[in-house]
Amino acid sequence: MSKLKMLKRTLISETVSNVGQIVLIKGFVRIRRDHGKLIFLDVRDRSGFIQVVVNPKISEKAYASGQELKPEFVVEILGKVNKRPVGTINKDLSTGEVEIEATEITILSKSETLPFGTGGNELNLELPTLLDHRSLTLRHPKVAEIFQVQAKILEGFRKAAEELDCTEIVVPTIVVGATEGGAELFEVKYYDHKAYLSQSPQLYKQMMVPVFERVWTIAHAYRAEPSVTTRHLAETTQLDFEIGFVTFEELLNLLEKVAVRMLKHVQDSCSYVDKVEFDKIPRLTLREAQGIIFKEFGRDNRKEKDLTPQDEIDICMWAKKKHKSDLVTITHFPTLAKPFYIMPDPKDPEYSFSYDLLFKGVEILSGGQRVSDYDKLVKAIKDRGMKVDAFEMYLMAFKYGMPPEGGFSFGLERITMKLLNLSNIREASLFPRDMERVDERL
Ligand code: AMO
Repeated sequence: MSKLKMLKRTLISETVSNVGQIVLIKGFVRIRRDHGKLIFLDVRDRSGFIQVVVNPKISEKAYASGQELKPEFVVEILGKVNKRPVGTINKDLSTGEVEIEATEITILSKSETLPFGTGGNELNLELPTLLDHRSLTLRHPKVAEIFQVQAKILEGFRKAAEELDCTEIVVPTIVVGATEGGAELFEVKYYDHKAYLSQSPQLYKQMMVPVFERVWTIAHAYRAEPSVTTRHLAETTQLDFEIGFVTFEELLNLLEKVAVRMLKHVQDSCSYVDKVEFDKIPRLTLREAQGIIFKEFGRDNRKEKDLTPQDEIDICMWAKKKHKSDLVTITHFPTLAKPFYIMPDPKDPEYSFSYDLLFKGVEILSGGQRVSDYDKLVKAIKDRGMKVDAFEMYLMAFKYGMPPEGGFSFGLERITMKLLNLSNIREASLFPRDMERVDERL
């Protein structure tokens, strides 16, 4: 039996502590370079990369297999871990001080020639190429890194939820009506009826407050966005909280606490993410923010019901300069510009107990204190021209005892995009859906 079959697998990241030893690694050929009679391979596994040298003077058989290799071949390689000669050490690689001298190579799976150039370790692919060959481009270390960061965002969110004593819930995505706005609904044929894909877990998380008091969910949300932008997807992932027995002020504290907890977790886990500043997050009402934009940037949007994309960029620049913060919270959007479930400010009902959190120029969260009084909720639904009948089960929860409550929702892809300074949200979604694409171009 070959030695290869008898050894236990060593992860690539562990090779550095095995200098002089024979190891068995398993992984994917990332790059192959030929230098005279030597073949150099960059091999990756889930823990990292390592350089493998295939030298016919060491093993003719390994060299014969080595000659067949192309990027993405799946291999098992047996070889000796050597210190690299001084001058060839790669400081950018955690295994850059060592290399493996191959003595046996087994090909587990072959790969056709990739339909695009893999280049070096930098990613030089245009967005259409990145998306047209998604199952392959996701393997590129720079692309995979994006989703490692995303996994850490999710982990940080879950940790925050656990620390706040919240219960996880799973909610449906087939619904009968709109919650966030009528026009952006995807219709589905539901047996002999018309139904829709859910725009948000909103109503369900609220109905669960009297059950658990504090809930969280990671939910798919569907928005038939009528235009193509760099920050909208048709299917997005929302990270939601809903909490009972809270005031507006407490909600603001909570959302900032969760945001910071989550971002800190990513920073502590991923060295390659830029440092985020958030010691003291400034809070502004919408009108205050628009006042600053008028004064500092000369644009008069003081009567608008929301910040424009440029306003979001500018107010974040202001927060960074004036408060050294990459985050800024905006409150008190006009009541009628918000969904029916957002509570008007009792002191000034034209404006609401709503908030957005902006991060590096983009809204990454929104939410608010809710209308928890049954009669007021019915009126808010009617005021927006919606049918009360469509909310029967939801309204029932308010008729039978609902504490003061509120919540918020983060957009996962937007946080990912901004943390990594990506220019398009599509890069921050594994398999993005938009007006023009559902995996394949439409
Ligand atoms: P909202 O509609 O603002 O609020 O959504 C919450 C967050 O989700 C993200 N988001 C999107 N990301 C990418 N593409 C989209 N089309 C898209 N739409 C939304 C944003 C946004 O801040 N139910 C309320 C939340 C609440 O009140 O708790 C809601 O859905 O980051």
